[in-house]
Amino acid sequence: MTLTPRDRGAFPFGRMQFKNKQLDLSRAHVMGILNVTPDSFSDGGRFTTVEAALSQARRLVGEGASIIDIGGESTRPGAQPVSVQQELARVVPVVAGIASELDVIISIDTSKAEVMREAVTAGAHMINDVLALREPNALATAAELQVPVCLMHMQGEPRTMQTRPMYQDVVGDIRDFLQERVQACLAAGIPTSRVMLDPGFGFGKTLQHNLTLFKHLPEFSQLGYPLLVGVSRKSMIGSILDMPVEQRLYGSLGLASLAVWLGASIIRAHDVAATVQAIRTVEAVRSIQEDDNGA
Ligand code: 7PJ
Repeated sequence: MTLTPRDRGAFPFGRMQFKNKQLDLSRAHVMGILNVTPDSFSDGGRFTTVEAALSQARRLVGEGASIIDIGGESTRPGAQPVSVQQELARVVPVVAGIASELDVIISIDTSKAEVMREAVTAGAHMINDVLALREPNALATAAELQVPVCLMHMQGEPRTMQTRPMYQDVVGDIRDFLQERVQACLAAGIPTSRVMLDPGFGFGKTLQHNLTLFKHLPEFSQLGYPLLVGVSRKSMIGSILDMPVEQRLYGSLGLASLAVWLGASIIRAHDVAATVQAIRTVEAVRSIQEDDNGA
């Protein structure tokens, strides 16, 4: 189903509350990525000291990020799991440092209940979970912490997810999964006002799956929850353009712009300044008010 910009109108969302902060969802926002891991695919090992991570966070905020997403466990294909202790040691000091210094929404990218709890206690405002709160205690912990959650779809687990992913109907299957996870949230006491959805580009998906999902993004935004899209520097862009990870900026901007046009509210990106400029131009087009004689 394709909607014209006029059908779609402005973003149908108001403000989302993140503890003491708010996000105005009548426009799109950039979530800047801060990996405090030694092994992430595009920036692994660069921000492993607290000071390096803080200075990168300052830079992301200066470039216009509304949210900073802090991750202490790489989810790239083939990545090895880390222990709770290791993940806590990586993320908690960085969350605390950013919370004490910067006026920005802090997202904790984790699937572990203990990490959710400690990060939110240290100052994080939301949970970004690539497993959509399927780990033990994750649902109950997120409910108790009373912060917004991003529920992402992944088929399989990072170690094996790219070995022959398969769907009956990639759009329908992932929509069904996300709706099931929303129901699980409601049952656990997480209200719909705290839910965001993400189809999870690159997580157990072939290039064909990713492109089909992208084309059908309006069907995900029509579920009625703010949509988060993460494609920055991902291998789907590498496959389309035959470019290594450090040369995927232009492709990332193309897809970020298209995602906003198709209804995404939050774009998760490494290159914040460039992404902010790209999506602002899209929003200028989207929000233009035409008068009835067509002028
Ligand atoms: C995503 C994520 C994504 C959400 C990663 C990478 C891999 N969280 N965490 N959505 N990707 N919500 O940055 O390429 O697409 S890690």
